[in-house]
Amino acid sequence: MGYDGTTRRALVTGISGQDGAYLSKTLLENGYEVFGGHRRSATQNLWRLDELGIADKINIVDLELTEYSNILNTVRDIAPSEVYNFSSQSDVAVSFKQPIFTGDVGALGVARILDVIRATDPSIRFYQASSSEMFGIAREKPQSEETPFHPRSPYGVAKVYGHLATINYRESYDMFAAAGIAFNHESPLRGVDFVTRKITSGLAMILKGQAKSITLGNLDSMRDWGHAADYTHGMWLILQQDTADDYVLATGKSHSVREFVDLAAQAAGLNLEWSGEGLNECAIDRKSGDTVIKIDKKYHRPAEVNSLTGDASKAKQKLKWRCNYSFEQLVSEMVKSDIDFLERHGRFF
Ligand code: F7E
Repeated sequence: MGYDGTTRRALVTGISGQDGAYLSKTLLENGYEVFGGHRRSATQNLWRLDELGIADKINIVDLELTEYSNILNTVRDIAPSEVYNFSSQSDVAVSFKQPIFTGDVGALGVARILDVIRATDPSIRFYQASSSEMFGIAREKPQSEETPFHPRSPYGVAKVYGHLATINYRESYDMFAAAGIAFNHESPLRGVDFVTRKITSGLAMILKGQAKSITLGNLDSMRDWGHAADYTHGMWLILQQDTADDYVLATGKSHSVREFVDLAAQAAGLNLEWSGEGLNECAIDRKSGDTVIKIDKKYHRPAEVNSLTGDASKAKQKLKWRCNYSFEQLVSEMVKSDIDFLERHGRFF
């Protein structure tokens, strides 16, 4: 059973992540039966599905992208009409420490899924979560589907392989294999190690007296930050088109990490004053005089992507895709949500 125009059965790999949760919500609202691929571990980490109130509506399946036979049997058993691949080691900093594993899942994992689809049912529609990290030292600004890739991390390198493999299977086997080149997308469900949520969860802990300060790395880094709920809607639209293609998903506006900190601090009721430079830079709260932001070299990466800004004209025109959230709304939602999260759970996980 493949894509017959009526069957709506989706397999979402990486169900425990931010995008897996938001996309599943969209799929359920559109009448899909959702199967969520999850890496087997001692503790199931599905709190994001609970936060969205959809945990009991998703069929969780053990799925390991380093195991071809596991993917083959899963796709055969479920017979999905659409597969969304969100599974990866998605932390760029960690990818420098675990380059082989990052490549095994993030690059070869994509090839394994594509080849399973080719061998079982080439009519299954496939979405690959490609990333703006592929642009790295970007040759032009803003970056579009035509911008050459120059990745700066093992994560970015793996994503280039996954992206090109998706295009190659589409061209070689006439498969509906499509990719969204998503720029940074955040939300209250973002992992706490990514800079935005590290900041918003850190501020919530400071307000609650659970932490004194937040220690960061490169404050000058510029990112095009959007809301994950907008982006996962775009990902779904990509698989609903008549033909498979690749699309940049981005807001077109970029901000520095420092700007994110300032705005988030304001939303948390703090007014920051910056001083110093480089590793000695810090920010104090004008009211309390406490140091709220510190810098540590250990959060700097061996190679950095200094600035990214996306051009999503193609997605806007062809998919009629729009961002509902502004940057300011995103930051304030994350801060409010983290204060509430800490009230409810007493800690972040
Ligand atoms: O870093 C700087 C850091 O880890 C953003 C992933 O979802 O988006 C994400 O990749 C920037 C970098 O995200 C800290 O050096 C400063 O320049 O939040 P991030 P990322 O590396 O941009 C892309 C699109 C993906 O596909 C990835 O999977 O912030 N930064 N200080 C810091 N970053 C972190 N994590 N922690 C810091 O303390």
